[in-house]
Amino acid sequence: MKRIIACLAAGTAFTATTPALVGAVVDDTGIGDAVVTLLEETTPPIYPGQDAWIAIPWTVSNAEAREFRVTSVSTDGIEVGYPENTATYSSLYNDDTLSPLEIDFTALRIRVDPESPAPRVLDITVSYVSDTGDYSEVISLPVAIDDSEFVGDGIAMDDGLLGEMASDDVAWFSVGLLGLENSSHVELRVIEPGPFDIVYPAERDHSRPNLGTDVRQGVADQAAIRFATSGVDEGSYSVTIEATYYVGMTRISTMVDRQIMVEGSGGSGGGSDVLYDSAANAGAWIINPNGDDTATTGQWDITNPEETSWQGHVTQLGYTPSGAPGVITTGAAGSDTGANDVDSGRTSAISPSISLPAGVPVELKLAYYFAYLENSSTADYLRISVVGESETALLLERTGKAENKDAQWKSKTFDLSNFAGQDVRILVEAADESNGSLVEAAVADIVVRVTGLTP
Ligand SMILES: [Ca+2]
Ligand SMILES: [Ca+2]
Ligand SMILES: [Ca+2]
Repeated sequence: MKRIIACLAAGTAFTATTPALVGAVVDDTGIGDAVVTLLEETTPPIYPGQDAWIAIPWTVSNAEAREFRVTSVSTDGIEVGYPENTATYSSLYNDDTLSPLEIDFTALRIRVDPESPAPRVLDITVSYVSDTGDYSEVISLPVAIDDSEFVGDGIAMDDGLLGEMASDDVAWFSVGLLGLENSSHVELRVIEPGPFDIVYPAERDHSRPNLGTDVRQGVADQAAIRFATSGVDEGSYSVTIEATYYVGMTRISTMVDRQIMVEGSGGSGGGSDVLYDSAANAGAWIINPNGDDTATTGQWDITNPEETSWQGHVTQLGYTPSGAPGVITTGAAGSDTGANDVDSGRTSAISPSISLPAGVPVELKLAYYFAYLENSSTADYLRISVVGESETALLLERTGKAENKDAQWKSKTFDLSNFAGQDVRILVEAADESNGSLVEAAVADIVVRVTGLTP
């Protein structure tokens, strides 16, 4: 019911001053009987084709009108709905009795067919019980049509340069928003895309703000949109972005022109659906990033590994699934099986920083194994975590056991959407703790990419 009050505040001419009793007098027969009066001559302004809740104000004189109900008479070109709690009629806002001097409201959801001929008139039936009997009457309420352009300033959008990309490229750009009023159902679309192909997150036909579809007053947010180029000439291009939303019951559209710089094919490289691929970019990992590792051998190594085994058990595989360098607990085989396995504690390594665009689903896919011999225990482990700006999430943990576990590549995919909009790193840790054990671990073919896109 809050929404109906908001509707009145936003829309109608109804004021808190003593109202003149205008409109239809429903029933004025009988001395001492209830005289019900509709306090508006028309509906609030309605945008054709859109659902709108309208509040209809009523008053009564002389006597109470009890069991007060409003239903609509079937009207061409106007669809009518009722509040969920009553479903087939509209009751008063306060309770179901209208008392003398009280002003109360009934709510209807109406939708006007844009093709229907003017004037549109909503025929409603009001019924109530008074001291002298049951009353029912049809009242005609003209529907006021708002055919003005949707303009407003509930949301401000950043302007200027949106980003840079190459002639054949894919880039995610974030459009900054600021709530000037409490706005709901916020949707962004590129309505003048220029030479760019546009895709929105999660296969929707629009982009939503990162924090949700409501943008509160004073809150800054952003919405991600994917731009793709294919043989686009160098230069500066303008795109028009429209935000549509509601302030109260009023639908508003705000538009802004943003610029995108397209550079040559050797340009910035921009963004991509693939945000990180260890096969293409194996470097820039940092071993022992916090300087507190305790392992004395088997430290992580970015390399193509050599195979090791013990009595037929493969403890380190001599390849990665893609053939690109992996993150290996020392890739060189060494003089014997136990020469370059993890010993005496923990070894850690962390990936380069990966920027995840805001408001889009992101996944991490990788291959890994954790191998050990029967001198292992649950104290030994492999852990893979994602380190965000404010929290670290453990994605995978494998612990040892008193048995022989051969190295065998396995593939895993993780959802990183909770870290959208952040710069993250992938942390890998392996340890031979407690008694000395033969422990080897590997992580390879690490790909972070945006998912859920229309091709
Ligand atoms: Ca090793
Ligand atoms: Ca060991
Ligand atoms: Ca151990």
